[in-house]
Amino acid sequence: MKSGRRTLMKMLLIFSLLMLDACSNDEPALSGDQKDFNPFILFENKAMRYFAGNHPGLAILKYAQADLDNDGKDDLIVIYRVGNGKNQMCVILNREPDFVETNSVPAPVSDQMIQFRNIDKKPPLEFILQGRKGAKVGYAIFRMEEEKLTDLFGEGMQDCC
Ligand SMILES: [Ca+2]
Repeated sequence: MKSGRRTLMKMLLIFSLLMLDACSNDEPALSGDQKDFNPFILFENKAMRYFAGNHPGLAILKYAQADLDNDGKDDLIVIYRVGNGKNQMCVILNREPDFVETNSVPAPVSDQMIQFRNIDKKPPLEFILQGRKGAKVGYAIFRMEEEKLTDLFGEGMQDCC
């Protein structure tokens, strides 16, 4: 009887591990936290309006919003095209009523995906940027340090940006 219960416990444990595994297997299918730019966002998002106003005519590709400097206000990540096959990313920090645009960093040529992830379990929030250029993929982890968009770690970014 006792061993029967132990077997049941073991099966439950294995089952829950399988479930966890199934959940983590789902992760790569996530479409990311970024959104495709559309002009309507300019009406509803002041930070985006600020960016577009500073860079008239620049093609904005993707954006994502989260509080990146831990002040309780959402900031804006923008990925934009600066030339043929050349993209960049910057952050617009929300200092309402003002905004601050950070330094720019190279961004992948296509399939850019942003994922917010609290990697070191303390604020501010980190995020992962990944993407590709043809068959070459790359990713990098970023965090706001003071007002600087800082590349903490990455792989293959030089080949996909
Ligand atoms: Ca903020």
